[in-house]
Amino acid sequence: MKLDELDNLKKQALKEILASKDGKSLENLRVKFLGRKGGELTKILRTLKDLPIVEKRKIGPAANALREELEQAFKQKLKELLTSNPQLPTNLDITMPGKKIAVGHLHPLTLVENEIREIFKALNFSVVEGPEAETEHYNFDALNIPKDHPARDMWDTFWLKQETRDKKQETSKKNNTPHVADRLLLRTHTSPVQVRYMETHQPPFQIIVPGRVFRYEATDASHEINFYQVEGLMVGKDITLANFKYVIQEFFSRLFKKTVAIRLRPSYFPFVEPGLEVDVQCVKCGGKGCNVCKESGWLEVMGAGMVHPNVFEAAHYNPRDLQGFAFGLGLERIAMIKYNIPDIRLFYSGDLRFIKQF
Ligand code: YSA
Repeated sequence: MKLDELDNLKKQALKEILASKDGKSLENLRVKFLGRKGGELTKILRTLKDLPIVEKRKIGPAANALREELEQAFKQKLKELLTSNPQLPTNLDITMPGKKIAVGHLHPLTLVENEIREIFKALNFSVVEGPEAETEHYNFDALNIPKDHPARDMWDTFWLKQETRDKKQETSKKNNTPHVADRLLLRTHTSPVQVRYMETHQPPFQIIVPGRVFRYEATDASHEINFYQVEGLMVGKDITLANFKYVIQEFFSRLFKKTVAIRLRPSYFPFVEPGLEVDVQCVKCGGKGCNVCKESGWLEVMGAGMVHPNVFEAAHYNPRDLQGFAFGLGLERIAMIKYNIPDIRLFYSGDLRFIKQF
């Protein structure tokens, strides 16, 4: 008797499924036959447990097979309805929150670099770039760091392979281009772009040079072998350290979004005279002393100074006519201060848990 019932149910259900015209009526049918509460087939399946074992063995598999058959029929019909009318509303609930699509975003170093670019552009600086593979001439000699000068030890260098250099030497001889015959290296700082820019431009001007630099150093929490610097150079008549102090104070106040005190300390870089080290008052503790500033109240942020006459001469400028200031900051160090990041290696770890926070 139950088997007949199943057979009738099957015929009726398949007929109605076939005849259904839209997603909504199809969904109603699904509820009518397979709905968890009160579906026709569900009701039969629920009574199975009360049947004698012999009947149960007969009807159980048949009822389950019918359920699968009907589910297939519903799926098939829905597919047909959707292909004939893709906009068909099925059991779509438009009030459900949508699936969140993960969008990419900028790396924290790019964010800080962009911010620095914008601040300097607003201060009327132009943004300039230079090559990462550099010649010994621009990276050292033209910056008043002659061969065998002990100051070269300040920049541990990745030298490029001899073959590359020999090939370049050939082309440079052929093309009669100066300096290319020099040894090649991965630039250890962005300062070589100072000379490159001065060779092709006349003052007055003010530029910044963001870029990647390389040092053959052991890595630790504040040192990488590959990092970024932003160079600055302003050249004209009557440029003084007072101009530098104003520009740099303005820059840091805009970057950290509050007025920050800066401190200039005497230092040595061969391409400036006098040379300076610039500290900003610790942005975390405001100068009281904390773990970020190692209790000193100050953070060392850049090297700077007044352009050395020998550097002007290397760029074929007359040092008697001009003055300029220059500076170079480490981008990672600034980003570490701004976002309170404890270890420089996190920037290059590729760890999405870190990157996703920005
Ligand atoms: C100085 C005077 C100027 O007139 C112009 C530029 C300069 C800066 C000079 N060219 C220079 O490279 N100085 S530096 O070796 O002290 O580096 C500058 C900054 O780069 C440092 O203050 C630091 O923030 C960062 N830096 C240096 N070595 C690093 C590093 N950041 C990450 N990893 C390293 N290994």
